[in-house]
Amino acid sequence: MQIKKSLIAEHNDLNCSEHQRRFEWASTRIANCDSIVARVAAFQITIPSWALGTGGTRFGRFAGSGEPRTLLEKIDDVGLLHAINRSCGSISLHIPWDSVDDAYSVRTRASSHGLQFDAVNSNTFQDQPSQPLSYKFGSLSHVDKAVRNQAVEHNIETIRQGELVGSKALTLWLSDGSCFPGQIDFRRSFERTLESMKQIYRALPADWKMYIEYKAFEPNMYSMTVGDWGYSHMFASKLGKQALTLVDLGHHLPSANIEQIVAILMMEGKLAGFHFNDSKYGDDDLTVGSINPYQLFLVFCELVRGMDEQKMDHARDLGWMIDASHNVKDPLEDLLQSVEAIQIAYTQALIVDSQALFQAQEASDPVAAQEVLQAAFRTDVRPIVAEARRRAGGALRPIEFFRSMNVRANLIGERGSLTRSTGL
Ligand code: AFD
Ligand code: MN
Ligand code: MN
Repeated sequence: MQIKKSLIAEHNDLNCSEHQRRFEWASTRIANCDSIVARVAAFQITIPSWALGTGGTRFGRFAGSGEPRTLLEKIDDVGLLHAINRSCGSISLHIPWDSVDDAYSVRTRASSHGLQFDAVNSNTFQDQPSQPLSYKFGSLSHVDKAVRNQAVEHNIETIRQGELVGSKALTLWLSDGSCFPGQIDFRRSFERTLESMKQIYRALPADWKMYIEYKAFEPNMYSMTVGDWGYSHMFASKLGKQALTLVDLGHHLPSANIEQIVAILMMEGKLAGFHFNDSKYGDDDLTVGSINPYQLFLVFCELVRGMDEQKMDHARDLGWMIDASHNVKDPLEDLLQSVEAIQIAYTQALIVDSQALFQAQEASDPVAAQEVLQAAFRTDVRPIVAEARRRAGGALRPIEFFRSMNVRANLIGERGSLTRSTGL
């Protein structure tokens, strides 16, 4: 299914007067409104290939219909999102779920939608049918060198596939760890992991980055080898400049202060970027902003201040990706909501009066600091985000547009109702 520009224009015309009123109201209250609109329009969020189908849980999966069956169809789905909101300009592949067999068609299809390829993800948390040795007891940390070598080789192959499509980063998420006390030797396991990572790092092209993602629990329930930002940061520091820590919002223990973690990693120049999602209990992978939008806003406040202090390009210098997928929503609608939630938090962080916040901090005045932060957080910036979309050629109201176009019904017509997205 292709989204014609004329249909977006029609939708925008219908919603124009209401939007204009709301935008004018917002723009009179927000300083530098035009430059903020431009920044929001430039900010692109990567869609992971595995979020385009229903995620499911270990208890079951209630598959949606018309899910993408191939990598090319996954690219088409991201193309649809990008056509609607002009903010999903890249896709992140997971190898071997998204093996790039025909790089030319993959690249051509992506560029027909104006898409690029963000970080490639390796997968050593599952055994593949063709694979001789099992990852049941670990991959890069395994006691058996042959298993470690197999996992290293897979990562190098993942880099190679990423090069075929123009990716510039490898994301390493390890499920290695243990389920029971005494099962592994923590120190040996760390050292073996570092050794394996060094081999992968050596294979990294000079203009690539290696993102090391951490996770506190699951699938291993007693210890995870890369269990928090501290382990990830140690690996990244020992590896070198191209290795950085990736923060997934759902991968912390309850109540962790993620914004503080972000601030310090940025200060050290060691933050790779983000996997956005939301959660109430653990790694719930729910729609961004659906549970705790204030935390997301506070994270963005640190990101914006950290990037500005280091004169970084907001849109390009860090990796921005959604990592969410679950059982109950249409995945494409879910992603439209997640993107909007990220844009709202980013916009709110941009309008924080940082001068006043700095003064409050210097005066040890927590009351004034809270006033400054909450003045931004409680501002309805949705008209600014909608205006950014409109100026970039997207739809003023993405979900309404998606529904009025019957996108899902069209996809079911093209692909059938019993499709299942690969990898999930
Ligand atoms: C995991 C991690 C990681 C991984 C993904 C795969 O967040 O980013 O690649 O899910 O489904 O929980
Ligand atoms: Mn993740
Ligand atoms: Mn996760």
